[in-house]
Amino acid sequence: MSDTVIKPRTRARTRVAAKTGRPRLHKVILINDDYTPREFVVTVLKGEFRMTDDQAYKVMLTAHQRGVCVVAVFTKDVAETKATRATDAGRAKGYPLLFTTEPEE
Ligand code: TYC
Repeated sequence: MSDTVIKPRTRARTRVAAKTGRPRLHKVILINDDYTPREFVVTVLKGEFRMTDDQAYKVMLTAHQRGVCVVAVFTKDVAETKATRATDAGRAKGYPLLFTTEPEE
């Protein structure tokens, strides 16, 4: 029995911060565009990120004025899932609304 048996990994490797031992967090970033209605952006932020009307309006306005705004931070999986769902909500209405993710330093 000289065959090498490689034990499969059952869980994706999770990158952890060196100091804390906790998973690194990833930012969800809202990107401005010229076409998506402001009110729709606010609705998506409230629905996908559990924001109040005030919080969502401020985030939308910051992206509108500065080009981008950090929406929130999550573990990698959650950030990517929420960014995809929020982007798809815009696409379903024909809007170019875009949410991206990037790791925190
Ligand atoms: N700029 C858009 C408008 O004037 C509104 C908007 C804000 C769109 C933020 C996207 O991430 C965004 N209708």
